[in-house]
Amino acid sequence: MTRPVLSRIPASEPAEAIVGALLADGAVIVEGFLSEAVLRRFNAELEPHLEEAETKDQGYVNDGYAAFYGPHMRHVLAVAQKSDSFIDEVLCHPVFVAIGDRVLKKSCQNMQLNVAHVLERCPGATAQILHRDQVVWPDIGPQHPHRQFASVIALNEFTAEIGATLIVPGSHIWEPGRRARPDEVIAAEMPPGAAVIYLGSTLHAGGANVSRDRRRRGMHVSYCLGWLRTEENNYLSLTLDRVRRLSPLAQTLLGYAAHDGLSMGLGYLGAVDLADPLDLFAQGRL
Ligand SMILES: O=C(O)CCC(=O)C(=O)O
Ligand SMILES: [Fe+2]
Repeated sequence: MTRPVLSRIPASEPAEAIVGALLADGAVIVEGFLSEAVLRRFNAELEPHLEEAETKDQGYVNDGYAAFYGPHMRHVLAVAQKSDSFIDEVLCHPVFVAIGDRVLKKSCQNMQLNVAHVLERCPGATAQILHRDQVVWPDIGPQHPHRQFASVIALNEFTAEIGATLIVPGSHIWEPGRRARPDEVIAAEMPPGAAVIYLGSTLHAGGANVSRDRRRRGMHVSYCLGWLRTEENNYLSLTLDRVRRLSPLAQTLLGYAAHDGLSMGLGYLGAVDLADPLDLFAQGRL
């Protein structure tokens, strides 16, 4: 049996092509997601945080969390607070916004950032267990098949040897309980600046880094329905002062906008003094 492959689509292609491949296969590789100039700037901003992460105890709250990420990692959390390039070039990336519009907005008014962290898998890092990201929330029925979508952006070249993300194409529509055979798992090998984007229902894992001396630097960023609790607490990870200075789109994607579900028969969530926080930011009242 031949190994499955993922479509590779340039970021400049119409969003329909990218979303079409994502929904068909459960994952897609988007090439040129970040330009070389952006990548250089972003990596330079991250460097001091990665160095700090090397010397810091990760302090995972429990053994399960620690085992999920594993040792031999330089792990930088709350990238939205630490990097302007992240806000300008990643958080509000038109490809992410277009996927959100077509995949998540059937079930919410606004999508929001779920987590934004850098996972630098160092030599000795072992593969994560294959998992589906959206199981952090309960299944909310066939009416809402997508709770989340995620991506890993290659901040350096991703090869299987250094731990490229492992993907199981097609697993987003598998019957419950079906396990992946080894020949159904592929490594998302890709050049720097490309991103593998996958649905919350797609089996995947961070790969093992079996090289002697090379690190795999990946930015894991995911978005979820606007009314779910996010994995990373963006309200407390970012300072209010920083959020005030961001664009309304960035504020919305960080979960600060009220979620007006009235047209969907749902409620109005996230108000401050009965108002939309975005209006209060714009009026200088928050
Ligand atoms: O690092 C990777 O390639 C994947 C990370 C991942 O799947 C996760 O953190 O949920
Ligand atoms: Fe994951």
